[in-house]
Amino acid sequence: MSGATKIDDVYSAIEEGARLLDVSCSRDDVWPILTAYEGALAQAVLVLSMASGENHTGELDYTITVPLGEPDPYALALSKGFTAATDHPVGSLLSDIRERCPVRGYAVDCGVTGGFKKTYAFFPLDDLQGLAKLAAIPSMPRSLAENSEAFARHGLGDNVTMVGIDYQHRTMNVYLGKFGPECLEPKTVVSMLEEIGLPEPSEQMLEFIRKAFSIYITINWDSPKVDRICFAVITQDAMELPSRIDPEIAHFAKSAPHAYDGDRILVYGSTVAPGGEYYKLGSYYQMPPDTFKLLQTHDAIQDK
Ligand code: GPP
Ligand code: MG
Repeated sequence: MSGATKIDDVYSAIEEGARLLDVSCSRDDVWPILTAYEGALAQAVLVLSMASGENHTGELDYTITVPLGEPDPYALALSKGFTAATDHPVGSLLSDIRERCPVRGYAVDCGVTGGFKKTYAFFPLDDLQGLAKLAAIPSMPRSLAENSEAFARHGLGDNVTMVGIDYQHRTMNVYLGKFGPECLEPKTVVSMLEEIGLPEPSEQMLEFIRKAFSIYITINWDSPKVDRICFAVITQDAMELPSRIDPEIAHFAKSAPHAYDGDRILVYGSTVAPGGEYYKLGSYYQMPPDTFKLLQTHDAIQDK
C-alpha cells in the first residue's frame, strides 16, 4: 500500500487545526482548493491562522505559497470557480502589480469556512518596493497615495515586502518591513496611528509592538481611511502576550500541527481597528528551509 499523498497530509493538518478551534471542516470544500494548488504543496510555506475576539473567531485560514508561473494563482482561482470574475479593480490588481513591479512569488489564503479569499505577491528582498511607486498603479486604491505620506514621515515609505489582495472583502494589505527600532517606539506608533485616524493601542499592545518585524495596513477602494493596521511579531514563544490574553490563541500556539522538528514558528498579529484592538496568530505548518529563507526580512528569523 502506498502512503498518504501530499494533499492527504496537508488536509489532515488543516482538519486538525480546525478541530483545535472548534471550526467544522469539510473535505468537500477544502479538497478542490488543495487539488488546484497541488503542484505547489511540496515546496510551499504553509501557514495555519486564526484570530481572536468578537467577529473574528470561527475560522481557520490556510496560506500556501505558490511559485511564479502561468496561470497566476488568481487566474487559477477564477478558472476553477473559487471566485467570480469581476470588473472591480480588485480583480486587476495582482496582474497590474506583476506588470509593473518585480514579483518573486505568490501565496493564496483560504478559509476552511470561507473558501478562497486572498492572493499575495512577494517582492525581492533586495528590491523592496516604495509606497509611491505602488500608489501609482492604476487599480490601486486611491487611499494608498493619501496615506503614504504619513507612513513616509514615520520612516516607513520605502520597504514594501509584499501585498495581499482580499477578493471577498475587496480590501488590500500593504506589508512594510526592514524598518529600524525607532519606528516601533510607542510615541512614534501613537503619532502615526493618530495621523491615519486609528485609535491609540493599549499600553500592553504598544510594548508588544516594539518586537514587530512587519507592519501592514488594510485599505479599500471606497474610503480614504485605513481600515486597520497590524503589527506582526515572529517568535517561537507559545506564551507571548496574545496567548496570555486569549486562551484560544494559547491553545493554538501550543498545539497547532507542524511538520518540522523543534518549536513552532509563530507569527502573532496585533491589530488596531476603529472599533478596538484584537490579536491573531499564524502558525507555520510547513517551512521548507530554502523557501523560508526567501521570507526573511528580520534578524529574528535569520537563523532558521
Ligand atoms: C497575514 O495577513 C499574512 C499572511 C498569513 C501571509 C504570510 C504568508 C507567508 C507565507 C509568509 P493577515 O491574515 O494578518 O491579514 P488579514 O487580517 O487581512 O487577513
Ligand atoms: Mg488573515
